[in-house]
Amino acid sequence: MKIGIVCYPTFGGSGVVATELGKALAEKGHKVHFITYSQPARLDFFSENLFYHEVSVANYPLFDFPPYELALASKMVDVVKYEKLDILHVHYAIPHASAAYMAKQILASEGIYIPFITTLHGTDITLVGRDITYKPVVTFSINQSDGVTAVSKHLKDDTYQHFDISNEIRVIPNFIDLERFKLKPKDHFKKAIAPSGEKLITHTSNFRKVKRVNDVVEVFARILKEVPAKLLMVGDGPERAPAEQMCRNLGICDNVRFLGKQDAVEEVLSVSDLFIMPSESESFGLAALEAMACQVPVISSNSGGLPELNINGVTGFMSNVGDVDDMAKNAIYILGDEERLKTFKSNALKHAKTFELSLILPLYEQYYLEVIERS
Ligand code: GMT
Repeated sequence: MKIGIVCYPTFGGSGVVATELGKALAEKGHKVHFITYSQPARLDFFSENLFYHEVSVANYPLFDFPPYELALASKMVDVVKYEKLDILHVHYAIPHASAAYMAKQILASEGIYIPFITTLHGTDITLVGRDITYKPVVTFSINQSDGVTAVSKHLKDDTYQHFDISNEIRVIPNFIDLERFKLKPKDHFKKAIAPSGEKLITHTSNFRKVKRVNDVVEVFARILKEVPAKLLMVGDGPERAPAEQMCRNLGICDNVRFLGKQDAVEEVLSVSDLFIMPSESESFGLAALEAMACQVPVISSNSGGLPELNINGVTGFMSNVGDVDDMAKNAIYILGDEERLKTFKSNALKHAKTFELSLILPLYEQYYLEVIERS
């Protein structure tokens, strides 16, 4: 197939899923055309089946807000027409689904038919899309999509609950490349960070409010009272400074390292004993799956799609959002016994394997064919 993929080319979960999906499809022989405003992170190599089309937004003094969506729709029209694409797959509804709808209409006026699939990732439904400034457009463009997928059953149900959706939504979960995300021998790194054999606890995110980064610090401070430990904070964003301040207030800075954005996050996960994800809302929790693949048990909230990933008492534990006491209690329980920790680690890997790329990729390929055939 000739597939056009539209996504945010950043480090965010939806961009990572879109890029890894495109790379895997290209490896299977499909021609994959990325249509984005800059080269997606992790797409910095040559492959005969991968193509990149940059959307550049012409500016003009009149525009307080350059019309990105129009530039994107125009680029989609161009790529579909001249590269003869079979299907467009847009990741994150805003504004990609409505831009795809516009491109489809323009192409139809020229006698060219192109179906498009919209994948809902999370905040496009749970946060931003629900805002009245976007809701009518999000609802319309989901209903006009030729196929719709959501990354968890919870996100699918949430979409039906909060939007007036007539379209069928297919659940296709996030996936993991176990070749990349696996336990790697990084003992020297572990020794440098935890010279006295302290337990290593990790959090990775974009440090936005929805991630409740301060809860990570609160949970860690409680763990530290019982278990010698170090906290590794990977990523960056607006909540980093408040979290750093909280560490200073609690007097735990010597035990916390803010590592910033890391390309090789699997190396940090390889030395970790526990992963903390206390999110307010999390449609799937790709970062937790990455941790599990590296044999790291997860302490998480029970929000959104997390119960579909983190099995309570098996791969980790879940608590109500904000219940830092319960999260700390569960973390101390897992870390408190070496045999128990080992069991949780191997359970985490075992469950992560059910989301292996090779199992999820055919679900997308099958769905593409279905949508093309019925359109
Ligand atoms: O987590 C983020 O804030 C980034 C966001 C995105 O859209 O880039 O991630 C969402 O999509 C990921 C991939 O499908 C999911 O694994 C994340 O759970 C989801 N984030 C939220 O729902 C907050």
